Amino acid sequence: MSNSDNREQCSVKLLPMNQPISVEALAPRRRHPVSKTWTVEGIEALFNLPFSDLLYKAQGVHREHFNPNEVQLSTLVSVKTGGCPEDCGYCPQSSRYETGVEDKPTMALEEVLAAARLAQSRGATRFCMGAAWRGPKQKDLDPVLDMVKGVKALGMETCATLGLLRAGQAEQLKAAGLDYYNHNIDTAPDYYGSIIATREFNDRLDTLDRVRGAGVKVCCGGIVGMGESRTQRAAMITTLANLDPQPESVPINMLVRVEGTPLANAADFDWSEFVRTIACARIAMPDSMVRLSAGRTQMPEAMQALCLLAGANSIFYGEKLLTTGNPEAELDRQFLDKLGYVPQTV
Ligand code: SAM
Ligand code: DTB
Ligand code: SF4
Repeated sequence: MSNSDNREQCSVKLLPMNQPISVEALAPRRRHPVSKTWTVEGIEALFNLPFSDLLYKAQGVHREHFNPNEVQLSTLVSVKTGGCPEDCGYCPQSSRYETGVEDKPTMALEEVLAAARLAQSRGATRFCMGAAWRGPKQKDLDPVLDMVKGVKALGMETCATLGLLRAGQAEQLKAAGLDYYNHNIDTAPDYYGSIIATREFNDRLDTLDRVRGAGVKVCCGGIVGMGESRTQRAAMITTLANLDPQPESVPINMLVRVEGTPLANAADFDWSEFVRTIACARIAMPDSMVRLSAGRTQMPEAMQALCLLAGANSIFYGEKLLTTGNPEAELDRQFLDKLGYVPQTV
């Protein structure tokens, strides 16, 4: 990672009760407009704010950087499902767990383009292609390059999530027209080993470096509700916010508990803590798209509305994520209409 040398450390002072909340008091001043260092303590202090103060602050930051009534609709398609050799404890696509997800071949180009055209006709402007690989071999990557070219030619924003990349692969994706590469840190550095044993946290950072180096925008976020502590959630947001430059796109997923995975019986996760996580991501990464990602089928509309109020400005749109469900597109349109949100058009 290319962390800049001139970053300041943040010493956090908790604010006295009943004083106006200033986020500058919780984070160091910026030396230049894009880069500042957050500390786990600084982000945790945000988490610890009264809910109302935190949301007010996050909404203020959101309004300074985005149209607060606009939401980007992103459709996700699993172009290669199942049979993954990795052991990510949350994932229904690992071949190590009995989840009922079959190992399927890579989708045909025409099928992917048909899905993209349908998504576009329904109002999606972003199309994300996911594959259940540890990372692509060249023979895996070749068909994906054609998919990226085809989707880009439709005029959609393109994103792919294919696992760890080797040298040169990000450049090929860039040349094909890839706008974003999604590669999540998933959780706090010190919790990563409890969730995934087949690769290391630093392997993820190496791929993110490759993506950046090739000039592809970084989509990097994580999952909450995997048994991590609040401090660990704060550490995950801190790690994301201290990527330099910050990721342009930050998906925040609520764990989807899938039967057969090691995390199938994870404890229920409190809705307000999820909303707080979104708010902290918005405050710490003011220019990034914050994506309310997996887990919406389990979220009441009012909770989703709070996530948007806290600064999320993108949702997955369409009945399926990769292997699990997502709200019906028509229901999402009604939900957004009701609240006066408009889909982002570019
Ligand atoms: N195989 C590639 C990889 O792991 O980077 C790409 C696909 S993988 C399914 C993309 C991301 O989906 C994971 O990093 C994780 O954050 C998210 N994800 C997978 N299963 C999930 C679940 N059950 N609940 C929430 N998010 C999940
Ligand atoms: C991300 O952070 N979430 C999406 C996308 N990036 C690829 C994936 C969610 C997957 C949820 C479980 C499933 O449907 O298999
Ligand atoms: Fe494989 Fe990705 Fe699932 Fe991990 S998250 S098991 S790497 S598909």
